[in-house]
Amino acid sequence: EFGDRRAKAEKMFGLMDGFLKNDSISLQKDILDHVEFTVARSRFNFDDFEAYQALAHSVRDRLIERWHDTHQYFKKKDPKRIYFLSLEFLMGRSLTNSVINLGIQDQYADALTQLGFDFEVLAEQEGDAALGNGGLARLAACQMDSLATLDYPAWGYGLRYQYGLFRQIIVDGFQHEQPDFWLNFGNPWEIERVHVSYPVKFYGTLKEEVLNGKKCKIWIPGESVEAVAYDNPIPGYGTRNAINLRLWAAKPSDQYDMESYTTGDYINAIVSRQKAETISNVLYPDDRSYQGKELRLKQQYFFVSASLQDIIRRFKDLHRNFDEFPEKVALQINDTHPSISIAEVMRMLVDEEHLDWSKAWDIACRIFSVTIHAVQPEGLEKIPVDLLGNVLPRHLEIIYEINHRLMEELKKSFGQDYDKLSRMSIIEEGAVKSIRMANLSLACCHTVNGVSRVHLETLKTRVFKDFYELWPQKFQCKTNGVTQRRWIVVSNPSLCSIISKWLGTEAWIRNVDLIAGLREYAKDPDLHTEWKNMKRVNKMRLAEYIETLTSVKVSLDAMFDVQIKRIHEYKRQLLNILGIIHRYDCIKNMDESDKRRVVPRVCIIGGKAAPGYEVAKKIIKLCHAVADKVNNDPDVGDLLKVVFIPDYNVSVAELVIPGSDLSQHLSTAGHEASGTGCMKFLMNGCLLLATADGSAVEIAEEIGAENMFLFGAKVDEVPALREKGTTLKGSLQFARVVRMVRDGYFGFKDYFKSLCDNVEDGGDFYLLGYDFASYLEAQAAADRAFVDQEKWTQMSILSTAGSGKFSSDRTIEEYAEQSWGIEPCKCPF
Ligand code: 73E
Repeated sequence: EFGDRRAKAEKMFGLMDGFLKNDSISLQKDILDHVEFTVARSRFNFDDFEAYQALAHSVRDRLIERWHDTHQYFKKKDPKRIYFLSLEFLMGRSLTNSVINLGIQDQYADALTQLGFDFEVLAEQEGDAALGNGGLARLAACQMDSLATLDYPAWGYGLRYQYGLFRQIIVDGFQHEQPDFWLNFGNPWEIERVHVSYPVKFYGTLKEEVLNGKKCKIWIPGESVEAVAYDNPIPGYGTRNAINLRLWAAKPSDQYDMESYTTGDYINAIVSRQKAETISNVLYPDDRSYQGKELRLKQQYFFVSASLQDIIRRFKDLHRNFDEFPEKVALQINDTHPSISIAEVMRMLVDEEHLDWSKAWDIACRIFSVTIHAVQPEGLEKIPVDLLGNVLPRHLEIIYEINHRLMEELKKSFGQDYDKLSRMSIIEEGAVKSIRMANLSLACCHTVNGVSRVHLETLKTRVFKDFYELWPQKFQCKTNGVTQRRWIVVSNPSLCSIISKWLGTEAWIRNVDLIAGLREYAKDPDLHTEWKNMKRVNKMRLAEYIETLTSVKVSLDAMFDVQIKRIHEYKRQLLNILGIIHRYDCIKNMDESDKRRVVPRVCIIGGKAAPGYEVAKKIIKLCHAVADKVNNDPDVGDLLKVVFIPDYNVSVAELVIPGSDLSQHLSTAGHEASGTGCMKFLMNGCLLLATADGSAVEIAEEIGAENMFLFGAKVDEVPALREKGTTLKGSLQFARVVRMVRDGYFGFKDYFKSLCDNVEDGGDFYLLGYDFASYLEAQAAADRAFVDQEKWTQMSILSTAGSGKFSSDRTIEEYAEQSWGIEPCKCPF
């Protein structure tokens, strides 16, 4: 009856009742069906969490529907695809973002009200997917949203860690870490693909053989682990397209240690099989420090190998000739973490597809592009040669061959300049002979991207100076951006309505340039009233959250001043705390009439310290010690409150950012490659107090430096200031606040001693002393501006209006055109 596949599909489609319906009644029915058949609870008795699960599954059905259609369409059109490889993705929650992007938020809200539930309450039930450390990982998540929204034929590939970034709990002001077993209660947003799996091989030996008269190396691996796909649909906004984020989990392979089974060691065979799973167990919680760990290398290779097998299989479904590969495939490597993929592509093309080396290399050079996020040469990843040779012997050999050819080429340009050759070599000689993963990427990639203009400049003139001189055309600037869908539409619905109302359109949600239209109304009193109300409601929500978590009551009239990001010396949370101590000290020394002129502040700090990073942990403790003193001092009252928000993550950011007045970005100039938190604050109309570092420089260009509070040494002044070293003491004010900490004014004198030493006798590498006076001036300017609420509101509106450039939509369009050579492929409705 169904000789024709299409007829069969159409009959089935008819039986399914066509597409899923999105009216309120159909949604209610679907939710209840999921309560009964997915969650297996009675429809007469289920709690908020079960309601969330059912709701999430009904949303997931709608995502899957679009995702199928999108992939069918991509398959039919066979456009060039971009494959985005990243070891980290910080997705946060999915529910609200999904229903907004699907365009059925109102219908769902209505359906839930009818069932006696509240959408927002259920959304709070969802835990964060925290498969990343910070900016780099959240950037990857924002870029996936833009890729889907702009209809690009894209795939994301990464690792499905069992444990995401640790949870931070604070005990007596000290950070403790707890594992984040985020899959405990199930994950409705992923689809397990038991049939999509690939073996990934490790260890073993190399053997020489003659194949078709040619000598070649055969890798005989010693271990095989299975990579199983988990697919996460990513819906675009205002389009039917939904793309895929495919994350790999490690499972024991059937071939894993077969020997033990046959020798009868049944129990040990099973125990050793389980070891395979450790590869995707846990996310490394360290950003920017590399320890050359075997597990980390195995994670990198594991996800890269599985992804490349998947990509090549998809290519081979439709093509026979690898000459076409660069026309169909672009591979983006997110920092150097996935750069072992370069050696893996060479291995697959040469050893498995039997291409000539030079042909294979030509293909590799045409498909790869890389984005570097590090600023310092020390931040670049290196893998000890012994380690790589043991885990991936064939890859080490391939890297040596790549390096040999690179050196031959360099000699043609630089002759016998051995210093230069050794700096550019992929192999670093030294106490521990290592592979420089960045140099491997630079040798191969056709494009090397920096994440802000200042950052690209640093790459060109310092970090990769030699490479820039040789291949200037490879270096490109792709200033980071964030998605306005999550950072305005999802997290600040009142601001979203205000923008749409004043612009007379919702089109800015897809075309954020339109947001500049707000400039025209920056002085309009009606807009000011709406804007201030919006801010106050968001502050109220944040104040409630603060009180629940920390029992500190804060005044809504105070300026909410926020610094939330990973704790790092270079990000200078310590400068912020010392500034708070200065403010406290001033208030303590005021008489009542002076106090009336003080602008009340709530200083909010949040962020995680890497578990082994002692200095960062001390900074967290100092923050709590200062908070204890200040918040309990009756002389101070509402004039100053200090709050540390524990367990900072994406969903906390969604709550905190809309409720802030001022945000701080204090990195020592030249240390923050870009910074993306500042862009989220900017979109939400929070004023920025920042150093001229990373993207802040470009923000100042967009909104006007007069609409933010810039301070501190400039990027090109920093090296000379450091040269001056210890002869450069901070101001008297600086000495005074450091002395207060040293003298035990906040307790824990011995514990904080090293923090004080670092910024005084220790050379003050991050220039806190030098920048302190200028920091206090910027803070005073912020106070003055806040007193004039009309002026402040105008600056706030101009911040949002000037945030258009910092949308990840712009960044992704630049990548598509300048690096990847891909075109949109829009699935018809
Ligand atoms: O300046 C940020 C930048 O905004 C930079 O520090 C960060 O990437 C952001 C997005 O471009 C970053 N993360 C890492 N390196 N740079 C990193 C390194 C190792 C592991 C995890 C993250």
